Amino acid sequence: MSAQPRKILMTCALPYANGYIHIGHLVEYLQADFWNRFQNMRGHQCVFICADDTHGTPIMVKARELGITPEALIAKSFDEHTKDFKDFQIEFAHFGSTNSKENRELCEEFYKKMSAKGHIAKRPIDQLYCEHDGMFLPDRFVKGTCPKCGAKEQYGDSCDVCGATYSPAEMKDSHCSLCGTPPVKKASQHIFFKLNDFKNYLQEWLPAHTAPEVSKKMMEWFAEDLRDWDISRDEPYFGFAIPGEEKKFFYVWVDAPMGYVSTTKQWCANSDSSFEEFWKNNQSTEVYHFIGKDITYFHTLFWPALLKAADFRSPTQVFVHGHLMVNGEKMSKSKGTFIAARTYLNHLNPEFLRYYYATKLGGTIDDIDLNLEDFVSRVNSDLVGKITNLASRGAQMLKKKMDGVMSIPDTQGQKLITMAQNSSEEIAKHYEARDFTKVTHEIRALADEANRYFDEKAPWKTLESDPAATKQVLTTTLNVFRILSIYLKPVLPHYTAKVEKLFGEKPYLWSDIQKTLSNSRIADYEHLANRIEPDKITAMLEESRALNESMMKKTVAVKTPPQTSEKTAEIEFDDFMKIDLRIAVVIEAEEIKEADKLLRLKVDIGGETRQIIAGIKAAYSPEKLIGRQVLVCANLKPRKMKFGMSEGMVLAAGEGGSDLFVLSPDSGAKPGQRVK
Ligand code: NOT
Ligand code: ZN
Repeated sequence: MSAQPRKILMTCALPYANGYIHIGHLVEYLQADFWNRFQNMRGHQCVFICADDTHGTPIMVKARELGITPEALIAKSFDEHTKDFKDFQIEFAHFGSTNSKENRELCEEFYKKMSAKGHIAKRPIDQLYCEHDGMFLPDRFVKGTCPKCGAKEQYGDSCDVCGATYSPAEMKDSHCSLCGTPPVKKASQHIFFKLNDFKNYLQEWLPAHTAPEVSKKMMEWFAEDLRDWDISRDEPYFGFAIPGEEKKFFYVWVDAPMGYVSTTKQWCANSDSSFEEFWKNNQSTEVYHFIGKDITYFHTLFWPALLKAADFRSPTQVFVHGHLMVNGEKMSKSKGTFIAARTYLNHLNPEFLRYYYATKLGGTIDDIDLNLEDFVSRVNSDLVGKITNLASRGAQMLKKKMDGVMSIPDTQGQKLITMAQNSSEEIAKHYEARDFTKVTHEIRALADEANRYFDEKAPWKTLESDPAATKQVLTTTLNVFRILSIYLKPVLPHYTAKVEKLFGEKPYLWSDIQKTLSNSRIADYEHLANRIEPDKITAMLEESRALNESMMKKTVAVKTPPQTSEKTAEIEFDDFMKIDLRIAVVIEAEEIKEADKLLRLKVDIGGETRQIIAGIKAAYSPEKLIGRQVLVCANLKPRKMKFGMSEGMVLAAGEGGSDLFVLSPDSGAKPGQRVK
């Protein structure tokens, strides 16, 4: 261990405030948490910060859909995210938000520096604009037919079917994903960061600050000049206004990395530390970003260039990891493998996932696979069967069958203990390299040795005949177990806290590995980990599937306010007679794929056919309505809706969403009859 404690600042990618934390995110937060805890146990000052990423179009649109302000949406996500992290035992020094005063000030400061140094360019560009929604459409908000393979309803930037990438303008029948209107081209002035000014700097920076496999990939960009980066967005946009500009906002990817710096600033203010020491000076501190490979471009090109432009230090290293697969495939909402952190917690112990991810994470950019069968067997056979078994067998015998006081190890036992202690620098090296696969591998190998020793000595046989020798065996076994749980503490902090209690010791530091316990009294044995019952997995997947389904419907329900106890003003009889209610029969019904809640109906109101667009998709599948008689308001002024004309209104009761009941007449009524 180095003599001088290091000062380390580390970050994870900031989770978007428009969604929940899921097991894919956890691949990153958990490995970072292991690393942070390891560094602190080694006596270093490691500061782990993160924040919610709160700006941009998706957040604005989601809030609009829910009928709440973006501020209300991000407050809700903040509560949920911080609770999920806490329950997964992820411990940040500070968790902030990009929607903060500090972050706004930093964006302005960076922008002023960039402008003053001539790294900003301005020019008009054409973009797709939805006249119905009154906004420019980011690529992801345009849908249409893939220009390569012809698959329908693909996003504006890439095709899920054939994998082609393109610009939305190349797509056939492109339309706004929110309302279905074909977008128009509209020009507006944009502000660009001249990334190419930093080409030479970045070419040198990359290999020194990323793993070879990462910098090699990124170097491909340097074959040509680096393109200007568009850092502005037009209103309406939820974000920070660009100083000196009218109705222009910083693109979310400008203020997101800035969140690393502003959150550090908040932490420093709360803990009386020097912000300059972390972000200005790179002599005495280290800065690390943990990120997924999909956002490498932002973190290894734009970000170091922005920092350079604003005279800030750059990160020491950017640690890039792969994505999560479940059972060898991408996470899937319909298979239930797109699992929310909360759903997992409703069924399983968070430390099981922590342990399993540790066995899988090797510090490279390879994807990792959560194979659910393997997960159960790893936890049951390794964590419970191998490691925990040492404690449960050793401690229970010492406590229940003897006086609960350890003695000293026998010679063979002492060798085993020394061997376990001597692995400490090897294991520390693997932790440092984020090679948690090797960390857990070493720990399991030591547990195997200890189990072999225990079985060979068979203390249950000598309990009566040779209590002193028996005690020595138990003392050895417990000592090895204690060392293994110190090794595991960064991965299993709550588990190890129970071990500290068992041995009546203070919170373990890495240096505690070198101690051997003798003649000490142990506390009552508390269960450390139970086996996973496979039916827990089935139940979790089931809940996950149901959750994803209900979320699709919820968006619909929230939009319709409850109507039950509403009192309305009285009307005259003549007013009532103005409403032309008719019996109609549904002759065609189809869902509008692009809309969450709409069905397109054709109804016959007695010789005349009308198209009605009805918000009842969550409550009725189209085939349930075909042939059914319904009540229709027939003299409602036709309305041009996003998916065509709606020429009437089908009457229904209920709160909205799946809680909707279409009204029908008793049998005998005829289409076209007036309802009075
Ligand atoms: N919210 C983003 C994402 O991909 C990550 C932002 C990380 C912060 O989930 N920024 N930078 N650079
Ligand atoms: Zn639109």
